[in-house]
Amino acid sequence: MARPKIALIGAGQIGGTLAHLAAIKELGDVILFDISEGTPQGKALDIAQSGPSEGFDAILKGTNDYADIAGADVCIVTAGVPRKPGMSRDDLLGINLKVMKSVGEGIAKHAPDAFVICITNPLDAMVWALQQFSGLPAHKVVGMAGVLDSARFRHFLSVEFGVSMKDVTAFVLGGHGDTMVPLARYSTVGGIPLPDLVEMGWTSQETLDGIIQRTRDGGAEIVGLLKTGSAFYAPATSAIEMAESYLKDQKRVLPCAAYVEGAFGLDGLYVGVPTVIGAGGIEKVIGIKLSADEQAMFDKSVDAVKGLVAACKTIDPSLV
Ligand code: A3D
Repeated sequence: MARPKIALIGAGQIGGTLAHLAAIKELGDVILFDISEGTPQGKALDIAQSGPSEGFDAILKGTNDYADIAGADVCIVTAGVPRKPGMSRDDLLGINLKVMKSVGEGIAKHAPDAFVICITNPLDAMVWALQQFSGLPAHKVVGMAGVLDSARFRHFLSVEFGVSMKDVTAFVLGGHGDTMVPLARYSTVGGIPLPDLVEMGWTSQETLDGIIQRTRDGGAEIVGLLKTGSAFYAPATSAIEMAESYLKDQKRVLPCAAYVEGAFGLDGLYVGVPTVIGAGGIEKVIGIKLSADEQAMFDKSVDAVKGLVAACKTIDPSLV
């Protein structure tokens, strides 16, 4: 059987890391596409030359021609601009919306059967626009944010509790922005929910609140340190986790920006929710019960996403 084909649209910091990870994990052959001439070709060659040491079998090719993504099984989109210190994700909307138009058209023409994972910010609005521009079915177009946000939450929790990250689960809902909703009640250490750990005296409510805020600000913390761009290692591993679940039909339960119609009282919006990813794409959106407080936080986050979607429609009236 031929190897799967993975097309990476955008060969910048995240795109290059995605290519390296996909090759090391032997998920398939990799096409790196970018408008910048030389960048995808150079990165593809560099990563291919790590193959003998790493011992992977994968063909890597860099290109500036959309025709090379033909027949891709998975497309991961990072094309666009990242933020710099002082910028919010929302400041990227105008410029990245134009990028989503060209990317959506390229995917529709050359890889209409692909499972598409969008990473470009502002995430929830960009994945919505990408689905509109590409015309692909909504269950085949999804945004990566929740896996990263919950990985950040898990990392901070494992440090606080001094336990393995493997035994920490975390749950983050809502849009990928300042209003994201890390849910303590559904996050656990060794299966014990966080509020119980506070009651047991293993940590304080104040410390937990601090970790939740640090999770919300996780992207900005790294932008502030790097100064020239945003996080790329953890965003890439998060998207690879989603791609692998699709390619291997693992049916992982992962928080993603999925198109939600019906669940959570939504009537057609991309926002971060728990999903099942398998060979069918987004096979299920898991509608969980929220407390009044959690619902209020989720509604606030949904309103922020709706505001960004409305801004996209104002900029490009072809979007409906
Ligand atoms: P960067 O290293 O600048 O790479 C972006 C690449 O996109 C560059 O190589 C550009 O040449 C290329 N590009 C620009 N326009 C086009 C186009 N029209 N077609 C094809 N390629 C194009 O950025 P990065 O890799 O660090 O980040 C990429 C995106 O991911 C940004 O929008 C970030 O804000 C976003 N991001 C999202 C998360 C989430 O959790 C959702 C996390 C981190 C970064």
